Amino acid sequence: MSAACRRFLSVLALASAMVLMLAPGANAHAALVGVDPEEGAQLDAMPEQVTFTFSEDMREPAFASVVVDGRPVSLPAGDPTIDGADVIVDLAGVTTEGRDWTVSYRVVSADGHTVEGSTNFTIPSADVNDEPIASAEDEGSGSIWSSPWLWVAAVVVLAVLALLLVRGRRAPSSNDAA
Ligand SMILES: [Cu+2]
Repeated sequence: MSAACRRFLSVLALASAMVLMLAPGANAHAALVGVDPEEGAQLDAMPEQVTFTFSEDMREPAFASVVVDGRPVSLPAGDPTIDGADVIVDLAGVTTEGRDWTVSYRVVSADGHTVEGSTNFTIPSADVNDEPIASAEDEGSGSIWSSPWLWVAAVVVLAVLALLLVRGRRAPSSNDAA
């Protein structure tokens, strides 16, 4: 391996380490301070929206997913809207009946870090959701690289490949032993 190549790999490893240090979860920044309806609420009917309130302003992109009785449900209203520190998941157009609701979010905070989590509420009087699994086509396939996590994953994969390459070169081959 040439010196230039080795230098490139160490720069890559350093860059990977920096990305990991900056990655979400490394430090606590934007914290979820409230959810409406509140976590664990028992409701008579589906709420019009679910609002996640954070400790600082949030920004796009924001994504949400809804699982009802273990089945993913599509959101006709699309991605959540952001209003300052509020991330609002609009349930308009959701016709699914169901008892056990989990609403998950993934959003970027003002400092650029991704935060994600979920809340759960139940509608005990509702029928159990037995509708077919929602198709994945409303997942916004065109914007897959807008997720910072995918970039982090890509850098990690590159770093591992670089490491394997370096170790492979260092390992004594059978020719050396002779
Ligand atoms: Cu942060």
